[in-house]
Amino acid sequence: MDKAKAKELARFLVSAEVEKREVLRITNDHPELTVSDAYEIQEQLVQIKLEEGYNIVGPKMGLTSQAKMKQMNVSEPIYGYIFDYMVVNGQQISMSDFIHPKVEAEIAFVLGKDIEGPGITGAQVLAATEYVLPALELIDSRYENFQFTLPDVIADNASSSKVVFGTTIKRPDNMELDLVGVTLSINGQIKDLGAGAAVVGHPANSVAMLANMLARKGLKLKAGQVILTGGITGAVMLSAGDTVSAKFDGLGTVDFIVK
Ligand code: 0L1
Ligand code: MG
Repeated sequence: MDKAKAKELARFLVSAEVEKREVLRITNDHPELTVSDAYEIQEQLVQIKLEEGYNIVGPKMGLTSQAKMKQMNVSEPIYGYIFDYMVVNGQQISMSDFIHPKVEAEIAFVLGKDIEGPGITGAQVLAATEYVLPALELIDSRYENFQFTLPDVIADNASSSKVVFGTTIKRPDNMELDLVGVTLSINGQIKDLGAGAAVVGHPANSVAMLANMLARKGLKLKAGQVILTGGITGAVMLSAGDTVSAKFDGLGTVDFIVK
């Protein structure tokens, strides 16, 4: 795909995000779009955000559960980027900041050392990890009815919108992150639950896969980045007035209210 076209499509998706306006899938007009084209559009989207003065907090993995991979008919997750303006300060979000948000519970990793693929394993990730923390990711596809093909969602920065981080941080050494149980409740009712193993077998495997995927582009994971590993629970639709609470075994609770 030529760079000018990739930039034009990236601008289209950025304006949909900024204006909180759902748009038609870009593959409607460009059915030939490949996964590789989609990552080029995503790169242009990242570039636009950087030029606007925003900073990358870290990359994120998406489509890491068996259910989501099956639904999208893929064998590999996808990645996108979380920027500083996406991090929620405090415990309130406003529906007016979104098109049609969904929430999912995740474990985030903060690296103490850079990791460069290919060939990275989950064990190497754990050895390089400074700490892990719980998070609630708010995804908000820019596409009509939250419906997309794989290239669409990759180009749309993997539906990234906002993230609420918890305050409990733990070194992963003495934790079995695949066995960490999580419940996701809305207005006091459990809407979904799962264990860390829902994320490609172990959240550290997700970081390893990410390092190996980035290596294809000559990129690496950097110390200090906060990396979202993928949903342990399914993504649950939000409405104004919702009180959202996720309990992570050994990692505390993450809460917020939707205004
Ligand atoms: O963070 C995620 O898992 C989102 C990946 C994109 C698919 C979706 O929007 O559900
Ligand atoms: Mg996610």
